[in-house]
Amino acid sequence: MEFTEKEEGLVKESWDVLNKDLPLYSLHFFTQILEIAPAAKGMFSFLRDSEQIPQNNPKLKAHALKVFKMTCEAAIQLREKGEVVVSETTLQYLGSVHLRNGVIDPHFEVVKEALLRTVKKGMGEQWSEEMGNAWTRAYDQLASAIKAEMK
Ligand code: HEM
Ligand code: ISQ
Repeated sequence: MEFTEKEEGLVKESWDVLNKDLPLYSLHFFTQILEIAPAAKGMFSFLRDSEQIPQNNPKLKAHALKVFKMTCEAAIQLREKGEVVVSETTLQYLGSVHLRNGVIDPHFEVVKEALLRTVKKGMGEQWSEEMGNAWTRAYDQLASAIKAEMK
């Protein structure tokens, strides 16, 4: 099914909201990941040695930002080209980083759920099922490209 301009707009609109307070939303994103899958803590170098999730940690913020941004870019590409195209260099890099850190396919569902909860928190009353579906479609395409590279 076609990814519409409306769906692209919903993703962009909510990305703008998250982008206005990255320290808050990147922390929330991580908190959700660990709430769903506590064992994931040991996978992240910037969490491994700390008791709790570090507040305003620059690495955490930068990483979360990339995930938000790449999903938003995936939405734009889906609308423009009907598919998500990630450069081969980026894919190879992401494939190897995730393999090296022990990421396996089911983890992608965890990160997706955490991402959706974060968008929902950011949007409050403006959250809609349609918005969630648009993020889901963009994320799923991006995730399958990374997963394929990890095979
Ligand atoms: C690292 C993106 C899914 C765990 C990274 C990095 C990016 C990224 C951009 C940083 C690479 C760097 O600059 O060094 C994504 C995207 C995903 C995804 C776009 C899905 C579409 C996942 C999943 C997991 C995961 C499902 C499993 C929990 C990690 C870990 C690192 C990492 C452990 C290394 C962090 C460190 O430096 O210690 N990811 N990721 N990622 N990701 Fe993901
Ligand atoms: C890296 N990969 C997946 C999810 C993430 C969430 C926060 C920070 C980094 C991440």
